[in-house]
Amino acid sequence: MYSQGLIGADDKPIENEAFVAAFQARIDAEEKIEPNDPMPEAYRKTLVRQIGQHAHSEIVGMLPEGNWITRAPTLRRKLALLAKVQDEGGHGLYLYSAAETLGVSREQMTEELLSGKAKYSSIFNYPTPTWADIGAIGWLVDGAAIMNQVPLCRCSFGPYARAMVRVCREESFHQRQGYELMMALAEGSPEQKEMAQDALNRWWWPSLMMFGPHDSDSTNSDQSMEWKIKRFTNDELRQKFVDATVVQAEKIGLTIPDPDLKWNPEKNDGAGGYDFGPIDWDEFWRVVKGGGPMNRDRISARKKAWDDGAWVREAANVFADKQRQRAEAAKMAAE
Ligand code: BYC
Repeated sequence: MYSQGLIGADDKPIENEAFVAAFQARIDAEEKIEPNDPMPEAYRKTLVRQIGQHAHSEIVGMLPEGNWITRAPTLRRKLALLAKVQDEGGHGLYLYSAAETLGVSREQMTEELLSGKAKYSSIFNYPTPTWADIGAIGWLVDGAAIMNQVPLCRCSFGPYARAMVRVCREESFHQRQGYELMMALAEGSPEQKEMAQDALNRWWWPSLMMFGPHDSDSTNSDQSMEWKIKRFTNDELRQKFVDATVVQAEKIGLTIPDPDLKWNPEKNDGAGGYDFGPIDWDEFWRVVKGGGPMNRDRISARKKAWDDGAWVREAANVFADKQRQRAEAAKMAAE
């Protein structure tokens, strides 16, 4: 873990005009900002917010899929799902570490998640009642995640950008396993195909919501774009996702549940793209504010895990203290 003593947060620069201009010039020159570099407090806070919420999403995101590990239909599927869920846990850990470089502890971030102060992705508040949900999550949720996260590999903050490189490689494998699972169901018995279509019907709109509110309602986008934390707006990424995914659905004979979906040759500066129907933003905000079908279960599962793990954290701290004391004693004996 990084010492907070090293971090710019403790040694705050005076944010006068010259400081802000010099910082923006580094961003504009595509320099990476590193944890010990001077940075505006608002830049640090934005990153702590986004990286912390991203980390929570990865960890909470293990729950809907973890639910199916014991019930996967074959050993091959079980192994793939186990590996995927484990990868998501790993992503959460890289991300918590990246946020810690900004002077916030994992304990603080977890407390904010459990108290409801910190958000996590709306998508993980939906249930996974059938095996096809595992395919839909891999295909759509990881597909949306890749669309959002590949540009984050070029984020101006070094630790976040570097963490994203590995995360995106793994998400790419996840997306393919999900799509391959959906393909197998879509090519299976009529009941299996129906199960795949039903999962697509339930996950399509929540997947579009993952990209966040429309640009006109996105409070953070303008500043995050200027700081090159975000490289594309929420609506730009959502459009790219729709354009990439519609053809994938067609290929496996599934129907996107949107009667307004229509090819528009004028879209994307004449390159063409899909028009799609209105998103239910009331549903989005209800889920973000804790009123989704699974919000309560997700937070109580995380709280239980945190409470049950208290003795492990305590033991690890005592062990680390003992090691430190031993190393100090050995150093003194040698002097
Ligand atoms: N859910 O100003 P905006 C994964 C909030 S994990 C909940 O546009 P921003 C995976 C937003 O936080 C996927 N809240 O915000 C894991 C803000 O509220 P605050 C997670 C949302 O930050 C396991 C307010 O709405 N990915 O891939 O500029 C298995 C206004 O929004 C959501 C990331 O976290 C939402 N969907 O843009 C499988 C990626 N959308 O914070 C897969 C990193 C918005 O001001 N994050 N809000 O109180 C981002 O790229 C950006 O934070 C977002 C939002 C695009 C999500």
